[in-house]
Amino acid sequence: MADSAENLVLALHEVEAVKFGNFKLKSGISSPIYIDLRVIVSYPSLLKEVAEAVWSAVASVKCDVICGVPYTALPIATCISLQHNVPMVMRRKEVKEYGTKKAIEGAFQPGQSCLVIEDLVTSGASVLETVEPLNAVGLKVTDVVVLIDREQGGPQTLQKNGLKLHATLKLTYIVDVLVRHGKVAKEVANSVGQFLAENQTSVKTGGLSVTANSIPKSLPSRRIPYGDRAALSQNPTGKKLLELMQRKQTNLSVAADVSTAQALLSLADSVGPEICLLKTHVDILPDFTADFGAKLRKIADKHDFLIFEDRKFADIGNTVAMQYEGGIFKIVEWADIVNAHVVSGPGIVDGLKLKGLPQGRGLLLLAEMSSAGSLATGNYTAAAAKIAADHPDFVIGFISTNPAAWVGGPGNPSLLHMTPGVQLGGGGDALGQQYNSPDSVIGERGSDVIIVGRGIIKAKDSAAAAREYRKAGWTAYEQSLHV
Ligand code: S5P
Repeated sequence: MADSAENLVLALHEVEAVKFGNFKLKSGISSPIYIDLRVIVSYPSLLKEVAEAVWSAVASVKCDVICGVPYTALPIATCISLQHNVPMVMRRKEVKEYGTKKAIEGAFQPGQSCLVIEDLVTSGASVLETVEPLNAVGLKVTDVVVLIDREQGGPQTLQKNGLKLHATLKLTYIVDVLVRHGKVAKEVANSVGQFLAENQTSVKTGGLSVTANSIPKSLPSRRIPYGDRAALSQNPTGKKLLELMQRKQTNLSVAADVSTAQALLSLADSVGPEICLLKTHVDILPDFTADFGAKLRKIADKHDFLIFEDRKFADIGNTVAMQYEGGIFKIVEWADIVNAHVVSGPGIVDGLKLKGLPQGRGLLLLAEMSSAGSLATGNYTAAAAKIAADHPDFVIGFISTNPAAWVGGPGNPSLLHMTPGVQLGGGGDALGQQYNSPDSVIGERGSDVIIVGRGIIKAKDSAAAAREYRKAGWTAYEQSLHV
């Protein structure tokens, strides 16, 4: 077995599935090692060898069906299925028609056990993303097998979520073998060791994790604690917000749609202790001055919340880059988060990213809207989800109204869902706004943040109203952890 593991490592190195050098990862971090297992489909005998090694790593695990995490692990799972006559299910990654297409394809019975197969685990985020829709259709997942564990915190994050990770090969073992066989210099091995030590994704939060199988089917999906999700985020602002929500125990954002900058600053100071995020529309403020951003940031620092300018960019990439940075508002200088429609296509994200990412800012995409007759549905919503998935370094989540109804549910746990149109009494306004309660938004619709405007700012005592909404939002969140 040891020999065959060594041979496998050498074969993976030979086809350059494992490479050494200086590689810039998607997250912007430089890594001395790069692993890309997609190439193994070009070497049938190696693919078979990989599949056999992966299957042996879970010899003691019983399962009814197997599911490969798309895409790279799909051929590995197929190979195992053929060799060992074990049925497979497939997770649909592109969700073309929301609400109609199935997230999990294949024949299975709710209650059956499913082994998840992955090629490479770093943080565990893609595994969790696949486990969620499997659970949602009633399949039980307790075990995950991976070809290579990068040893950067994945097993710990999965364990917190009730999943046992079985690793066929660990990264440090791979490096050891290659050093022993003279394929890699000792210094390179040392730099890989140092990289691993400095790039752990797992955090201790003390948050509650629930096991994958404990959610009744009528509920949106298993909820992972905000604090655990912080470790999965690839964007500094996304990470910061999730950590802040966990630490401060609030998922409330106030929409500060008041009529002057003066009133906004005073509202920020009074609701500040209750919120994770203050949402602004600076273009409605007649008394906006150049020092507004600095003043608001000071209040945000004092009360520990982030700032979200609800600019709803919608133009081509080149124009939005100028709108984000320039004009009288200079939004990029003071807003942690902005949002954008995706009507103009993915170039809008590239344009905003150009200005925002160097400052560590984050972007939300408008995937759904709260107003009656909104056109942001179906394929449009799916396109927003796809664009977000393509930009994990900058897009931190969505404005959405019912992520639980998306195929596969709210999706990647590193992305946040924020929902406007929230009032305790429900109802709507005369101009098409539709309200849901905090309980429904967090508990049933699977969102993460409630955005409340008039429910708080029009209340006699805004600070007291904010406390009430905060409590309602957090209680709904806590309940959804326990179901
Ligand atoms: O779909 C949306 C998206 C947004 S960002 N529907 C919304 O209402 N919003 C914003 O949320 C809107 O611009 C406003 O600032 C806030 C809702 O305010 P409320 O007073 O109706 O709670």
